[in-house]
Amino acid sequence: MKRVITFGTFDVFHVGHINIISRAAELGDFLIVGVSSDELNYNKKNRYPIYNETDRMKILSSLKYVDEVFLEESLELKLEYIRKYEADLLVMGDDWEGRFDWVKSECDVIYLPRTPSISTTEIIEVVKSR
Ligand code: C2G
Repeated sequence: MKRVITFGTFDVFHVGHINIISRAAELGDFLIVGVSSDELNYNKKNRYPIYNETDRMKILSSLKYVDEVFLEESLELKLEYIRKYEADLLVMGDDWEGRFDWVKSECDVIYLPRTPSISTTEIIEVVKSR
């Protein structure tokens, strides 16, 4: 039984998110998703997500690929989360390439290519300009 973990904000959920979630699910038997908290986002990007953490967790929990969801409260707690959820593999998009190699003592790490031409930031810009 291989347990896979991935992390993200997943704000204004889009097909790029589904692509990484479904590919992460294919790499194991059980998929755990850490959803970044509103505070974590504020500290990182200086703005709150469009959808709050409760709604973002609800969306992730409802996907057929996802077995378990929790709130990610700090980027530095990766190792603690990996241990707590007994993950064998960490999957991230390649915008994070190399950034989480420090957990390799505890589990495997794979960076998957991002889906081109779609992001939450771009969606927000397009909607604003209409
Ligand atoms: N993603 C993707 N293709 C896109 C957009 C996003 O593959 N076009 C992937 C990202 O690489 C990431 C996941 O979808 O693996 C979630 O993306 P974000 O919501 O932007 O997550 P982020 O804010 O980068 O948070 O602990 C890590 C952070 O919580 C990641």
